[in-house]
Amino acid sequence: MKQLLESAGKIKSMEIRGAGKIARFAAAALCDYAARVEASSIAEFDEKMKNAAQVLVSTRPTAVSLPNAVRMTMRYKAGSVEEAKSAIAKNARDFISRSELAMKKIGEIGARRIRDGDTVLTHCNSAAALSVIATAHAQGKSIHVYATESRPRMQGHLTIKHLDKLGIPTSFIVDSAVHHFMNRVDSVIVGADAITVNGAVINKIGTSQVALAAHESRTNFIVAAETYKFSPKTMLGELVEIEERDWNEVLPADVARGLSSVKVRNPAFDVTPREYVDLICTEIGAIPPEMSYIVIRDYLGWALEELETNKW
Ligand code: RUB
Repeated sequence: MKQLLESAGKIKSMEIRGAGKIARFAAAALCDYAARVEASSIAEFDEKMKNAAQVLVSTRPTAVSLPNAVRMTMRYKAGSVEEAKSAIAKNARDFISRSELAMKKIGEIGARRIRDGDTVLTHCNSAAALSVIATAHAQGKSIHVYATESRPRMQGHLTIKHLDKLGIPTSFIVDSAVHHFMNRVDSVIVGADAITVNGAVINKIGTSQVALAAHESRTNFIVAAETYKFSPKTMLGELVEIEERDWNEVLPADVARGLSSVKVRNPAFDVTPREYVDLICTEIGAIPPEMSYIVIRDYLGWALEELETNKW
């Protein structure tokens, strides 16, 4: 359990972050745990695995890729502990390679929406969104990127380092400069932590303001997201929980000291309604947000009973 708790800690502290990376890391952590766990019966093994899954899922509540990855890895029926261990190892391997392939496919699909000479704006640090930008660049298209700082955790720093390595001309801007620059932008491309059954996109705090600005200036707003970012539980009527993180990510301690009537609010994500989303680029194609229900029902194909019985 020690190693699994360490892995859970890395997700919670955001050492491992970004919805896709979190999902792959959790699948690998479960697989590792399964290989090590000692159990004298399959019932005991099942119980230990369920506890481990719960520990991982409870680290960050918004990225639905996490419970989806756990559910896919945990989908086994086995008569013995050995059988269960190899089923889990195969599930985890399959999930990770499917996820890596999805990233490539999304890049190819999304890049078709970027023209030579386009200016693109991205918010936060999304591997899927960057795959689109990098693919367009690799195709020889000349593009310019506006990358936001993404307060309070400054994921924009990761984005500009990545873009700089690829040699893509980039302007780094503070989040509040988005509207100022929006009329120079041809497309906004962001990732997603969750997509609900009604096509709303949950992503890094500030995304909905970016979408609003894009909508106002008739700029394309494109979401790059693997199908395991769609939330099956929203089909049961549940809402996606928005993680609220510690105040000290926002306010320096010396400023906070002595303030008695101020409460810092620090939601890590927000909801962009589907009306502001032009297209979602997934590995199974570019879809309008209105098709989210079909992706969840037909492609992810999870029986509602399975969702109701499992905590995650
Ligand atoms: C990261 C974030 C990213 C999505 C998609 O938030 O909001 O846009 O997770 O990323 P945090 P990816 O830094 O709080 O995890 O496309 O890499 O899955």
